[in-house]
Amino acid sequence: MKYALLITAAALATTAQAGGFFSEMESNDTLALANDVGTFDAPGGSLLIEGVMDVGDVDWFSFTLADTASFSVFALFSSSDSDGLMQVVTEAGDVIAFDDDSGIDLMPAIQLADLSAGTYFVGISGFGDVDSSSVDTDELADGHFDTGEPHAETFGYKLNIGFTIVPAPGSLALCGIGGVMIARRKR
Ligand SMILES: [Ca+2]
Ligand SMILES: [Ca+2]
Ligand SMILES: [Ca+2]
Ligand SMILES: [Ca+2]
Repeated sequence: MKYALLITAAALATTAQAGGFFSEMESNDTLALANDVGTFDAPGGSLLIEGVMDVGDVDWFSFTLADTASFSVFALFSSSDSDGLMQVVTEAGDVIAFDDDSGIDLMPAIQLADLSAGTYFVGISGFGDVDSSSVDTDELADGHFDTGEPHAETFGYKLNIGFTIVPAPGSLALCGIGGVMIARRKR
């Protein structure tokens, strides 16, 4: 019981959760121009991103994890025959995940466990821009085929993103101490 109260105090003491709804803002076609959707701290949160895919378009979003997290994203497209793909990339430009069709119809979905604290990018583009080999080559989606032609996919999309963050035992203890100190100060 006492332990549970400490965790509650710790949760109240941490920064406000990012989350909710985000609408894409062009241009967001490179990692440097990525739309920042916020920082996620324990216990995590969820986020709905809404955007539009045009011919030759690629949309990049960045987020920051305050602690180790499990992460999931699945895409919903405005048309069941739309074919998009996604990548997840570290701040250093390492492509750590690619998916084409793991979701509904031709829609991509990615789940990653034990993502370290740090900043990451999620990119969405049209089929044919990059493929699964990009996890090895670190080729980033750029809206174009290798021939230089733009991809032809056009659709509206929603990205449903979820984070679950369990602080490491050390940081949880520190948060607990912070919560107790705040509680004492109020008396
Ligand atoms: Ca777009
Ligand atoms: Ca874009
Ligand atoms: Ca696909
Ligand atoms: Ca490409």
